[in-house]
Amino acid sequence: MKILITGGAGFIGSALVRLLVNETDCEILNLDKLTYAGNLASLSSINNDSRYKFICADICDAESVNRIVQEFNPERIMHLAAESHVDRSVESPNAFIKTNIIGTFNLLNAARSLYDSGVDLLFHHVSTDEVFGSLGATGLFTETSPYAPRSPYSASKASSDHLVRAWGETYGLPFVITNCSNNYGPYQFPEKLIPLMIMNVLESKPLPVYGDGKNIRDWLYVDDHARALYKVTSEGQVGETYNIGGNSEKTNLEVVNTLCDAINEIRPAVGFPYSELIVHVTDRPGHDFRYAIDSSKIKRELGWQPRESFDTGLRKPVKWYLNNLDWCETVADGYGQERLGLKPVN
Ligand code: NAD
Ligand code: TDX
Repeated sequence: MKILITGGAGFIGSALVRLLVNETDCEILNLDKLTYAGNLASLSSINNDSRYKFICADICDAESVNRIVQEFNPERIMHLAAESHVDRSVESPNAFIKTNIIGTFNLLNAARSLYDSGVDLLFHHVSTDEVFGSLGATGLFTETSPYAPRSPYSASKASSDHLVRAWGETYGLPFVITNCSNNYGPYQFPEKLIPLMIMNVLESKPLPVYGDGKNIRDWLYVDDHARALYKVTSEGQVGETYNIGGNSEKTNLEVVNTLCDAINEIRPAVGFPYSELIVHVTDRPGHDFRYAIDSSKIKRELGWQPRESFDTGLRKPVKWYLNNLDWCETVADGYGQERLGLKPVN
């Protein structure tokens, strides 16, 4: 199968590319702009494989996107390229509107042209549970939960989901959409909660927990997400949505304390426990309280199951970051783990 992957140099995209190159016979073209979040160092293990190629391009450039899609002639487009960090979307929504909405629109148009020329194409949009908004103490997001995004990031991803469905209904473009919960694992840019906390512990910096730390996320190991994406792309029903989650709800404070314990097992704290680095800081504006996914549909219909639990999975990135500090230094490129997203910049 020939698959065009967008955003393949990012956290989830690179896990997907590594999986497809190592464990399938798919031919991959990775289209990525290499923003601050995209790094070819994350793909060094498969870079020389003859079934893998990389092209640096911006999905906001309609002409390039159209040319690349026509030339590669894929059977699948797995669209992951996006601006992905909620705090940055509070500060600078512009890039989110451009990449996540206009970029998806460009890709859909290119896909539609190829499909109309007779190519048997499926467009797979990789989306987030955040499009469904914020849950209270109980309940789960299902595939029929109403859309209720609350941040510039989630609103831009909801917009792109709507565009994909519209291109399916109006122009007949075959599509699938997946909405996934919070991922964790190696190669995640250290702005996100788990790698940020690991890096801060290692540098004895404060661990900034937003508000009271009781907000809840449903954590999924990134390779389990990548396997789910491949299942959906190869076996999913056209026009369907699949929710993907880890069934691992944790408060942010639980996550940070568990990380402190896991790091302590490998690199014992000296003087005082790592958890004493925790500080409660001003909350994120519009902070969604709880996300939790009902993933029974993908389990029932496609036989997907996560292989990692939070307890087994969390030790993997901890070990990985400790052994790959050079990757963090390379990708950080000016980002010093500072607080993002308290006020709009543009
Ligand atoms: P990421 O920020 O790590 O990577 C995004 C990638 O997209 C980077 O390689 C970047 O260079 C590329 N990119 C950004 N703008 C581009 C543009 N204009 N043109 C081409 N490439 C561009 O993101 P991630 O965490 O790997 O997320 C991947 C996808 O999965 C996103 O669509 C995100 O919304 C979705 N998602 C993420 C999570 C999560 O927990 N991280 C959960 C559910 C869904
Ligand atoms: O320093 C921090 N302190 C803190 O308390 C950071 C960076 C985060 N948090 C909190 C905010 C959230 O409740 O931790 C939780 C997780 O935060 P993020 O890692 O920023 O993830 P989140 O906002 O939940 O969004 C993530 O999951 C869904 C991804 O970034 C999205 O791309 C994905 O769609």
